[in-house]
Amino acid sequence: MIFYMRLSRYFLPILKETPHDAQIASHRLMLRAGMIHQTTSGIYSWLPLGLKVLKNIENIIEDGQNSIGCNRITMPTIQPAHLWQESGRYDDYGKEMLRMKDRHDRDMLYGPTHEEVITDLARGCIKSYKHLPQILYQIHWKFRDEIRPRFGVMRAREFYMKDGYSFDIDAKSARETYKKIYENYLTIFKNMGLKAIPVKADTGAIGGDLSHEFQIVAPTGESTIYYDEAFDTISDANRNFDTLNNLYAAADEMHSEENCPTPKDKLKSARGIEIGHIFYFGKKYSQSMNFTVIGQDGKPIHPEMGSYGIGVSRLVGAIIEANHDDNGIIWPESVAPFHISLINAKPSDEATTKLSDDLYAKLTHSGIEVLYDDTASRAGAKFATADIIGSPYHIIVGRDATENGLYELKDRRTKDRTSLTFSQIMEKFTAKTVAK
Ligand code: P5A
Repeated sequence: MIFYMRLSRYFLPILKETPHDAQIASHRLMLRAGMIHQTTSGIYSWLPLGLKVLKNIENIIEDGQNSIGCNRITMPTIQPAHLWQESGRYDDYGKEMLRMKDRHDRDMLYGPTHEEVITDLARGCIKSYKHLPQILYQIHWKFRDEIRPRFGVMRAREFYMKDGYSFDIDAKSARETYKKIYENYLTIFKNMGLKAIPVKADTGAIGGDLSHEFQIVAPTGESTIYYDEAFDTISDANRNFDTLNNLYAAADEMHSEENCPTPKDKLKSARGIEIGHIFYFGKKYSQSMNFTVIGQDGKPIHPEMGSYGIGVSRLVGAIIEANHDDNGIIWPESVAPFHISLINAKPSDEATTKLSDDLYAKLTHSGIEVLYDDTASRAGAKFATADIIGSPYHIIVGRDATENGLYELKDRRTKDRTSLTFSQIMEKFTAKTVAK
């Protein structure tokens, strides 16, 4: 579905002042660009511009996961405590779990993750080895009562996650599945304009013996990572499980200087933002929650499981951290809320307005997502707004259009400006749409 909008009708509460409590660029810019609004600590409403980006990211993830045969479902956000008592995690999870009672005094909780719910679902629906392997996923809201929510959507209490769960008949098949999802993640992140580094990670509260975090390097990242400098130069074509997993890359808690096989001068240390985390934990939940399927020999067997997360709402912030300048956001095309910001630089002039309206109609009819600044604001304010919002292209309709038939096209990333005729603009943008 393509989406276009006149700014005069859009709900875009741009902030003129820089919010002083926001410490990192993405948090500041998301507030300034009217993408989110804080309801209370670590809990946000998503406004139209933010929601559009969130959905674009969700769509890239959904397309990626579906392309390897994963099945999307939705599970409840509110879970019964008894499933967690069965797995043995109810007491361990601690204060990060938001607990509540229903009207019958039954213990409930707001799901911080869904290993228990999916294991319960699977034991009800998957009965035979013939139905394996299977990968189920959802994209949904989670709640973790983080001790220090900060950096806006980066470490929130309520956040949007893609969580997937795999079921295999044996360890060999489970490792194949893990590998397939690892590589699928590299593609998904590439499709958002990000180069993720998979680092060996601790399995923490989820449990298990094999785990990778997907990190992007950013000075404002909360994690410290160590990795072989070869990660920076390896070509996209060679970014697969076997090659990358043979290179050293570890999260802080997994790194030890003495045991690191990469020589010091080839080892890089950097701050990273964790955008995904995958786990292979074998029979941990299938055993504790007594989930069996009938194996080929007719005997019951506990399936091998893994879980696979992507921080969908965190990615909105992470992409901004990797793509901004002093003036605002610079969206990669694949996640941009609008492809073009169209600016009527002289809204009081009838001829300029007519040309702007015409171009808006033509572009949107061709399926291009345009945010049309048709408001009465002065041109300078419009340019500043367009820069903050960060559409990849800006088209300015001013005197040069009415007098010479020329429209100014600005590339938001390079800041290059060119003057194009109406048909050159249509050619440039419609050729792109067709090529998609
Ligand atoms: C994997 C899927 C899990 O929860 N269970 C289901 C496993 N993994 S995880 O690492 O704990 O979380 C997955 C990703 O979610 C993002 N994330 C967050 N985003 C915003 N605010 C938070 N407080 C938050 N906590 C986790 C991260 O991107 C993480 O990799």
